[in-house]
Amino acid sequence: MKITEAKVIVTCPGRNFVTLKIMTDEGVYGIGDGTLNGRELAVASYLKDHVAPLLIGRDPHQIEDIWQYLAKGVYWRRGPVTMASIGAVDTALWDIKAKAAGLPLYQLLGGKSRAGVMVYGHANGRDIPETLDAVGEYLDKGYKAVRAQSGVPGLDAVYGVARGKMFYEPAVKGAAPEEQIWSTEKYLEFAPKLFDAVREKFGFDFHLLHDVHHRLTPIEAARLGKSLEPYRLFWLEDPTPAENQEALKLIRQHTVTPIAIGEVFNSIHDCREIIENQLCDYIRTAVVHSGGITQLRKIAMLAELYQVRTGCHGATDLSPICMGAALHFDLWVPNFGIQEYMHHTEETDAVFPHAYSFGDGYLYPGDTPGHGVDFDEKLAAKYEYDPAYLPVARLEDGTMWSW
Ligand code: CS2
Ligand code: MG
Repeated sequence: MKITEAKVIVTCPGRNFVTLKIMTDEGVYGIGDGTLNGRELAVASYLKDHVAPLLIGRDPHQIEDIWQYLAKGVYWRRGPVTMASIGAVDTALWDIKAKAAGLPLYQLLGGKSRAGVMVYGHANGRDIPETLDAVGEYLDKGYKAVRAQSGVPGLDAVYGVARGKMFYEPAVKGAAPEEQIWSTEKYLEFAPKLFDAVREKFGFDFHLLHDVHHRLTPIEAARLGKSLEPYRLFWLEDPTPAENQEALKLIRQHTVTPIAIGEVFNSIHDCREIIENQLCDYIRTAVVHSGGITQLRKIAMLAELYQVRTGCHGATDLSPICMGAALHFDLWVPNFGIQEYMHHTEETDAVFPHAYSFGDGYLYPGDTPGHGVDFDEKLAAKYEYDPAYLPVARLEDGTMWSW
């Protein structure tokens, strides 16, 4: 089999997505997600100008060799744009291999390790009563795990809190990022009250998660983890910026609240020391941002040695292709923890028809050969790229802050 064409399509059915479609001389094609929120066009150019021409004529079955060729051969290793591009290629190649074999992708990875993939939904509200309503709605829908985020008294907007309750889009449309004001003091004062109210109302018979979005210093994160211990979180995510990995040691010394990290990582080297030193409990790298299934499974295998489990990033800014591929990975990976699931809009789902489905708190990837997600190119062509960015955060005195 030979690769004959590699097309890069940027489409905006509600939000921007970068899709790679690889065609072969045998008529089988594969698709991969290359979306990098707020930097979509950089990945599209990287793929179009520098990667697609290198793929033509290659055997798509040689996934490992193509991965090594793109990751090592580039000289400028790692980085989100490079790795998202490689992720798109890798996902499309696994799709082709599985379709050619007539098997769902999870069968090629080693088969099912579980019946379904436990997911968590996002319960958001402007205040505690609204957040409690949202938690209730998720529990009513059968979710076994819910992430709770709430507006903070005294702050106008808080990242991670949706404008609508059941749907949340992290980026805001416009030519420049929205600026939001952040106060660590107000947040730390408020957070335990939120979780106290959630457990008080709904009890302990479901998993509760929370995302800090890298906003705290190590000692503040330690204080938060300690103050949330009575509410027994499944995880506390990104308590502190991911570059300072030593910070997690300090947090660990103070709290037994489990830590999840890794949605901004793009290489096994970003994960290695944290995993080997057992500084996190869940590793969150996504299929697209970690260079596809090929590297993600190496990260997972390393993590398995240290009883660190997976919890792949699954926000709406990863396309349904990434979600489909992640679900096959999740169904197989022995040290699976949980999968983030924010469902996409109807417009997005129409462009990416998919075999995965939700039932009773679990997602099921389906048994369609490949990763089970397709791409309606005609429909995609109707939605032009529309600039949108993640908001930025400043402290009350105007100082730029992490997110
Ligand atoms: C969040 C995301 O889903 C999450 O855990 O952290 O909103 C994340 O910030 C965005 O996907 C970044 O593009
Ligand atoms: Mg997050």
